[in-house]
Amino acid sequence: MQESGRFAGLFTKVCVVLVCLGGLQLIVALFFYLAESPTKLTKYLVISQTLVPYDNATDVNKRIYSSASVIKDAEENHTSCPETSPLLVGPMRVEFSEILTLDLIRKENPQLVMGGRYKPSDCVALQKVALIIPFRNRDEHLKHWLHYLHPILQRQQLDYGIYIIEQVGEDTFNRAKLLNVGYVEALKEYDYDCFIFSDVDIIPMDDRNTYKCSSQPRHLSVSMDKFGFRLPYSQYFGGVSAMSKQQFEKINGFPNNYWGWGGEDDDIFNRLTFQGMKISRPSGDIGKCRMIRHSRDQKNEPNPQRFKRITHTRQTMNTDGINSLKYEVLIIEKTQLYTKITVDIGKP
Ligand SMILES: [Mn+2]
Repeated sequence: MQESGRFAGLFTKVCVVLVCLGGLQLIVALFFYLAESPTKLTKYLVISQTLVPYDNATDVNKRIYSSASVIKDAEENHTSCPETSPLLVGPMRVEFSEILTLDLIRKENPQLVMGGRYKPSDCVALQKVALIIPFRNRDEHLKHWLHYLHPILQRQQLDYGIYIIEQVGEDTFNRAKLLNVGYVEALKEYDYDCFIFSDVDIIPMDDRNTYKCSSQPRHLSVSMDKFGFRLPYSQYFGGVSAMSKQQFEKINGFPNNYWGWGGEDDDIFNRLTFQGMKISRPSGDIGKCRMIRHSRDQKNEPNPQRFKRITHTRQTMNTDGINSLKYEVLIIEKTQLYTKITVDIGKP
């Protein structure tokens, strides 16, 4: 009797242990199943990648930002930034007498990361904006632009990057082709959805003039001091403009064959019109801008062919543009304030 009772007790203990082991196995299996599910895994990747220092911006950015699903996942837990940023101050004093150094501007903007990149830390920006600036021999203007624009863009709560596209050599300047290059090169780095094309010497005087895209192509420099704070003509699209990736693609980008000053902005206006788009603009009050006074650049003389060219936009726009763009990148310089890409775009 005692013998069998002891045996029964031992049997019960073994059974209990077996049941416990079974349960443990179930928990372990469940753990691995969850760990392998894609959402869990990407979250882990994002967390580990934010720990990577921003030394080599291109590489790291590519890894962090390249996959849309990764960023969506990372951002799921954050809230979107509001439609209108609460940080805006409205009208600002803009003047160009200050002596600036890049070092000083860097110190004014400690939140920037390599390449002139920024994104708000407390909310998810509504748009990913690449700012493209065609450039040659305007270092003084660039300092003023960076000094004013970086704080403005941060107050506007944008996820943005600055791309200075420098034409190498002494041949005639080609603004629109440089803008095309900026578009292509910026997209190689990040999944931008909005592009601001800005001259280096134009500064907005009110930060409610948001450097963002809308459902129609947007003209931002609508009332410049140079033109007595009004539009020089109603189709004017020069200075600073904003286009989404879709809008830009719809017009095959910008023309590549406007060498020298003038006409390319009217060609772009024509392209947008022919594709059934309408220009949107801020009010003349909010759209006030200051242009840095300067003498005419060397090798950017008014283009005598411009009047003839803009009458042919409809015929040329499908073959001249982003689909026919040829250039060679010579240098990519990354600083905390900007990415500067020096390119050979050929000559007329
Ligand atoms: Mn100018």
